[in-house]
Amino acid sequence: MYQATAQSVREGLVERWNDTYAHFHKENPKQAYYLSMEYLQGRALTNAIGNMGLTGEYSEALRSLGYTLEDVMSVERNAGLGNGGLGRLASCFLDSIATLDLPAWGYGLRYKYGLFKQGVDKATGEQLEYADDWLEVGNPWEVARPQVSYPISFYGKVVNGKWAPGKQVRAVAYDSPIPGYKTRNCISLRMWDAQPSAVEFDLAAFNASDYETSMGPTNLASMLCAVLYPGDGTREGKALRLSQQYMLCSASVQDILARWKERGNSDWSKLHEKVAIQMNDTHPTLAAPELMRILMDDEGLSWDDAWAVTKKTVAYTNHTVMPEALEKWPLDLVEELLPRHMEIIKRIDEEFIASAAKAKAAKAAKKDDKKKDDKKKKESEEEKPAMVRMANLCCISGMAINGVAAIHSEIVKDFTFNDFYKLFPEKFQNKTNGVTPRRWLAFCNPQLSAVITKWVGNDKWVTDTDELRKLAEHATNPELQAEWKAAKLARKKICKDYIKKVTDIDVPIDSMFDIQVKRIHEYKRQFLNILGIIYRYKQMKAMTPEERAKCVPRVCIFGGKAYATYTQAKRIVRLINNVGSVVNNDPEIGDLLKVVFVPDYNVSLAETLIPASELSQHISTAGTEASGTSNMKFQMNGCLIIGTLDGANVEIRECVGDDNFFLFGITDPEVEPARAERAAGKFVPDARFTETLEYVRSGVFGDKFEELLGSLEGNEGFGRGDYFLVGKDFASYLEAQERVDVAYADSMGWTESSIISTAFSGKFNSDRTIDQYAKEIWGIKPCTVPERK
Ligand code: CRA
Repeated sequence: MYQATAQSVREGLVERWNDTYAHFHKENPKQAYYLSMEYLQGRALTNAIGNMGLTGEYSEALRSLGYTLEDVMSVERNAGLGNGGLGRLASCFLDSIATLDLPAWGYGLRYKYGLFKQGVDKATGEQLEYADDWLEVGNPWEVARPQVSYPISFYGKVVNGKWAPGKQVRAVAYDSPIPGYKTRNCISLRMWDAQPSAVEFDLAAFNASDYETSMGPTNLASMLCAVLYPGDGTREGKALRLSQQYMLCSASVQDILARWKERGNSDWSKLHEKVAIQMNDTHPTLAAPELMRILMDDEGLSWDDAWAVTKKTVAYTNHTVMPEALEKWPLDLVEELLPRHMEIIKRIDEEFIASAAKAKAAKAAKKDDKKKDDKKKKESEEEKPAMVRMANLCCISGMAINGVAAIHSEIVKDFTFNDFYKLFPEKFQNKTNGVTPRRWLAFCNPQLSAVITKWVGNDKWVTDTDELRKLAEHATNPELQAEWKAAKLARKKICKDYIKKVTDIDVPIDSMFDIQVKRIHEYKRQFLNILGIIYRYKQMKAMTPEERAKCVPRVCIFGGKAYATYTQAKRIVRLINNVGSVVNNDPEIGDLLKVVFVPDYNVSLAETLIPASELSQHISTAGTEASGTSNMKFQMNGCLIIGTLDGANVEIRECVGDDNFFLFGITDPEVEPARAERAAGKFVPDARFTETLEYVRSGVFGDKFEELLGSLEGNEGFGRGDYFLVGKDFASYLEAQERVDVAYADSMGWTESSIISTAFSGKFNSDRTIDQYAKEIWGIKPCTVPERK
């Protein structure tokens, strides 16, 4: 029934899709291309019928056949071709691009296996990983286009200024339709699959039974699209990752230029008037040198002409300031894999250095500055082996460089890329992230949406989220409050049933649902959350039954995957699970505290958890989380946030007001001094912190978690000096949690804050973000597909 439903929906989409392509072709507008190694599309069915405005019709039709839409849609596999926020952002952007009728497309890779499926070992609490064979039963949303295919070359050498490649595969297009909401526009997400190139297949070797030789190209092709982010600990792993990135860039650039020609364009100096390429983080950086190579080596442009137009065509979004995530590749590896590109990169580098030196001389630099710059230059020259730093290449080639939240964009200018900022301040921008209100409110939370539509007076808020503000006028109205609470309760019930089904834990529905879901990472500080829970548990244990009865009951829910080789993150998962086993089975505590780790966090699980949330935790060390996007989804769904002044939290708090945000922790400028204080041995932890660590060490939760606790201490043994400052923020975190408890006890006040949260979430609509990209970076305008006559 799922397959049949999906096929019928697809049929409806294909007409819009073809019309959109034909219309763009006819109008020949400037078009933007979003290049991303990750997309987290989640399920497509509900979204497609919702965007087409056919949810009622499909529910009805399925019911008449003896099915429910909920059951049918839940059969669909999640398309999980990404890690976390960056991948989901790309998917939200596609929804907004289509909804705003913008001429833009997405490009990605069609990985055979998505991000791993996560399980939890019942006995040890450890994370288990399984391959996610998401294509196992086929994907009704994609259309294979074997006629759209490009050669992708690797290795070999440069002969007379041109590349004579050593190996080749073919990139084949698989397209998925992305319908906009209440519009006929339907754009494409084109994902490349790697196929062996027939010319390379050694038939003679095969017939001589030398299968290893003959299957070489086939194996290379299947490796290229096997998984997202293969381990890159070895040189082979690095070569594979870089090859994947190159395949995305080369296939996409070839395709973009072919379309540009197909639409009758021919003046290369005006390419940027028709094409903008957005590089989603540094993974697609090679788009710039690939464009240069094609323009010069295939189209015959001079270096200067090719460079002039490339610089106006590509743009770069930075998503992280964590130094270990700023990609660099060994120069000799790039040289071996992509010899012609390495030549181009070297020349870009040389010309940049020369022009920067000139600019500096012209400024007759202030002496201090010069000293600092000289020192930096020395450091970079001394790096061995030599590296190609992708973000630097992006900053030099890009027409625009943007961060993803206001505070992050400032950090990018002041620290991460300060040298580049000084040279080209005009390139630097901010584009605060957003999320699509269709998937993340209208479709995932029909209960709350119905209440919103009633009180706002219409459903225009589904696109124009500023309309949500109208809710604020009624935030204290008992009638709205009652409906609001009923909607929340309905969602908590659905969530409770889901938790029971997957973990067998019974959670009480009248408790506060407190949720932290995101990748498990030390900087996101799930560790701080669980230590806070441990402290709470310890306190409760010490209370008399009368005192205990006054506690605000909580269900603390965690979800998220730890990267397979990230040991410390995996220990955090184990600690959470072990704490859960003890707390959830403690008869003294009963329903007052539950700790749940819901396995296999993905888009669909988020759609179940977020509508049920009352409190959510966004508690990264200040200055480390570029933006966060789940904070926006929680806010839209009337959830209050406990958080630090980090990423988009800062702007969310500005919107909802400090009364409706539980702020704690040190600020970004206080972080380095706090680290210095620790390093100098001057930090005195709060007694509650020390007690909590001792409590874990006493073995209450089975294992003593020495390696984990040690990371919060000195620099000896396991000690890493608490780099993310869990100890520093612990007291402030506990105090904020006390404020949460007090606030929750006042049910009317809490509901008012919840309504206010939704009411002022309008800014975090990805339509707003995309509108800014379109106007301020891409220079594209809506191109609306007319109704069929
Ligand atoms: N991990 C940031 O850390 C941000 C998203 C989307 C991240 C998040 O704070 O919300 O990007 N960065 O902008 C990233 O992937 C490579 O860097 C993320 O998802």
